[in-house]
Amino acid sequence: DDGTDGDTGIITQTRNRTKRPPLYKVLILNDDYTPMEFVVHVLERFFGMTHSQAFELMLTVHKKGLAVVGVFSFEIAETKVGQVMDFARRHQHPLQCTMERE
Ligand code: TYC
Repeated sequence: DDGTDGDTGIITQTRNRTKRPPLYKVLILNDDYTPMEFVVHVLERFFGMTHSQAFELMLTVHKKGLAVVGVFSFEIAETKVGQVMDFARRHQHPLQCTMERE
């Protein structure tokens, strides 16, 4: 639809823009107490990484303080953050996982 009215020729639609849903980065934060192997396990379990991908990303977080582990729709990002925070709490580790709009 080009927005031009059939009878009058008056333009009734100024734009024809496709709006994509916003995306959210999920981040994992470093701390001094969570065991390295636990973080690797979290990355494998909730983010579908191979052991070597997970180990590499864990080391990045350990050295740099944080890293993006994935980019998702709001609903998926929220679910991942909840799963990680719940799993860490159940194992009594202080691991933090957050999300931010891209
Ligand atoms: N810094 C932790 C340690 O030395 C390991 C760690 C890595 C913790 C990544 C959290 O997101 C994290 N045991």
